[in-house]
Amino acid sequence: MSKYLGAIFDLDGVLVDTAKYHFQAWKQLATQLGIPFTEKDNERLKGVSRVKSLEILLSLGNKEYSVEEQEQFLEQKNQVYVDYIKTMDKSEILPGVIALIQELKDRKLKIALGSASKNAEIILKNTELYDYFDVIVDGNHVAKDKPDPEVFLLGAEKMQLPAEACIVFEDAKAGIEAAQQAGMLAVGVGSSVNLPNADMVVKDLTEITVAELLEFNKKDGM
Ligand code: B16
Ligand code: MG
Repeated sequence: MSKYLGAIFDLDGVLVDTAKYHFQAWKQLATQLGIPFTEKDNERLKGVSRVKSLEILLSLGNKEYSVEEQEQFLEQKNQVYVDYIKTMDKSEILPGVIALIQELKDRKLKIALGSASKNAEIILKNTELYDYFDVIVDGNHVAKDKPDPEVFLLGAEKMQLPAEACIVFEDAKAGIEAAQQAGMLAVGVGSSVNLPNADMVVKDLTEITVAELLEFNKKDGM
């Protein structure tokens, strides 16, 4: 039997590509505030919370805003984002996701979500991924943002598994750091240039061979 007994999936960038909707929603706010905001800037928002994302966006401009104004910006951005994700369906699930989750389930691993998003449930329901998950941990359940390991440690706890029995799938640098800090196997989804601290990196989930994954040993000293 493999030493890995649970898999924790990040949402945005691993299961679905919601980054494009986050970008559209932030871009609309940035334009309204006269702040230059490019797709490259948007990379810095991946995997970080909504509040932290606004902080980064406002740091690209040169004006200070009151707490009330910032709260209103967060609400406005989220409304635009939610309007986008309401239209999502299972056609937006990224390649390899269902086959990988199904194979892990067949091999009796527990499946968890570990996302920073407070909108995770609606996305999982609209894409019909919801029922695959034994445990859901999202931005509504944690106090600390990735790279803090809280989201993944809580996932392991809810699956009733030790951290070292868990594999994390993540597309963001902060998420890989969180997985490493949690002592889990950190699989990076994307480019190894952006995710140098991952134990292994795949372009997308179609590249993963489950038998090899379950035999994989974590890098020493991480
Ligand atoms: P929300 P993940 C993250 O999702 C996104 O990558 C990040 O861009 C976003 O700011 C964050 O969720 C919060 O999302 O505004 O919906 O609460 O990658 O951790 O699944
Ligand atoms: Mg992500």
